[in-house]
Amino acid sequence: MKLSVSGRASAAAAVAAVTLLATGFTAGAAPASEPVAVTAAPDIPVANVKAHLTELQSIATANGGNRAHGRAGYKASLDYVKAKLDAAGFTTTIQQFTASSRVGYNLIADWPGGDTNQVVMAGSHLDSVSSGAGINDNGTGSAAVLEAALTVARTDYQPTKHLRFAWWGAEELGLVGSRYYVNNLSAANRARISGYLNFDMIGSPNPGYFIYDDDPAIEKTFKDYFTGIGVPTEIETEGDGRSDHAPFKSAGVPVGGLFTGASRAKTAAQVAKWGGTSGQAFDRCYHSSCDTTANVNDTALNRNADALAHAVWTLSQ
Ligand code: DTR
Ligand code: ZN
Ligand code: ZN
Repeated sequence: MKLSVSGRASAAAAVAAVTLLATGFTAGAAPASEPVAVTAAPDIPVANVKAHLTELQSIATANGGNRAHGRAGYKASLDYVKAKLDAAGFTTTIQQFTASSRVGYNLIADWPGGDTNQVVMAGSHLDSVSSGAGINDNGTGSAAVLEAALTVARTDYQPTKHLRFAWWGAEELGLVGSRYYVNNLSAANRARISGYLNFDMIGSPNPGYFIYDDDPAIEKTFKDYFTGIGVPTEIETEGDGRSDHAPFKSAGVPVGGLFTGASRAKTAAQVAKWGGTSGQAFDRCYHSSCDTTANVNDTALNRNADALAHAVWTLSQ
């Protein structure tokens, strides 16, 4: 029986592999059919994710202090992400739309190969509010999705399903870019999306570990990862409908995602499981000018970037 766990096996993937091995043989019964190889997600180097955040900070600093929709800082952010993806071999598409009388852009990156009737998507909004650089909200999600995509290319991962990554514009205006994308999908193309994973604020300085509870299978994929690394999680309750997964969910696409918290205060019970500061917001720089590279918890960013990769690899095989 061939069972390979290639790449740097995460604890959860190793558990999954062992589970597969265990379920392959039931005492006294004929061996189950040959299990498929389980490819574990590689580790996502948090230093690489942080390098993208440094670049996004530089872009904001050079463009009036923000990366907001319709401003030069957003387009410069998009150009940075697109250049990395083009160089890595992705097929990129820029989708243009108008919101508040300003031109906005979505960036879609398809990894060539896989069954295009089964598309696994991972996305994040790339825009900030106009009051700041938007590094936690949402440079963290954008940088982690970018580094996961670059890791797909770097390892030449060839999954059964087709992989698509997205960076949305004008989320802060009300999910405008992601809604424009979903509304402009044909019914056939919408039905081809087997799941959409959303990452919006995944490095909050006083972090919680929240998992969206929309699609049970996607939720379990994330839950298994965090269980595998011994980190407790909670169901995300602050944001139903408040980020880019909402248009996909409204269109019937299975969705899930991760979140480390915004302006709500962390409770004493949450401090007992996660550490941090009780009575203080998960991100006290939410939508503020202090949302800079200093406003990120590296441990939370690292864990969530690896959980993101685990879900992309697991759900695409
Ligand atoms: N709407 C997001 C921040 C946000 C607030 N609650 C949640 C829950 C889940 C994801 C994101 C959020 C923003 O300001 O970009
Ligand atoms: Zn925001
Ligand atoms: Zn956000």
